[in-house]
Amino acid sequence: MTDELKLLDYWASPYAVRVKIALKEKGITDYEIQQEDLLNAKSQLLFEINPVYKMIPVLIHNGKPVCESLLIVEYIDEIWKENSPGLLPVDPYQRARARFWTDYFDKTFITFISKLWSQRDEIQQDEKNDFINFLKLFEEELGDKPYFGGNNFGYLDVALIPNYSWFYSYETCTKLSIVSDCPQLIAWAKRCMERDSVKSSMPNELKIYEYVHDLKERFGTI
Ligand code: GS8
Repeated sequence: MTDELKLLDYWASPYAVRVKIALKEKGITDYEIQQEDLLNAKSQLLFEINPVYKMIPVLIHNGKPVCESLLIVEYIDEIWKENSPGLLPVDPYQRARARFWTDYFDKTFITFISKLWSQRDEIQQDEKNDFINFLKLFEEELGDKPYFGGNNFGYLDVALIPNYSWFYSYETCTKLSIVSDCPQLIAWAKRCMERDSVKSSMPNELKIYEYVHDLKERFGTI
């Protein structure tokens, strides 16, 4: 049976980009994308298939919806395990470690980001330091490896790289200096960007900047 796949998407969402990268890593390109209008009117389908969170991304595989980006990435990794090296590490300890860092990232990053976007003025130096120190923890975890997954681009790489399209906006709107403060992270991001799966899934950083500008205008924080 041919797989029927549909992704409920929002073009700017780093969570949805995770799913697109994971699918591409597995060689899956033949799927339908439904763009959601998150700012104005979500589709009835989204309410029906993700009644708990009502959020994208949702991947519908042969009629069955899978919600939450990281769970979708794991699902893709399991279902198409023959298609490419696994995204999650084989070793249980490394697997737990990759999950620890993705979990920590998702719980913590959002608090920084909400603060960045909700402020009208340039953020305080100590808040900038906290954000950079947060990113530096990931630089330490990366160490000398080419990818978080070691020599293989893996689960933690898929989880983190979509945020790179937003770095230009962070730097421009909040005067953060990620490029100079986190050179190893930037080198890793550039390495990831050379991959077809990443390159073809990431929104353009200038388009994201325009979007951020519109959002800040809408929420009166410009
Ligand atoms: C987060 C998804 C999310 O925030 C995941 O999939 O990993 N934990 C989830 N989705 C946002 C769009 S991206 O900013 C969303 O759907 N928002 C709609 C809403 O909040 O109503």
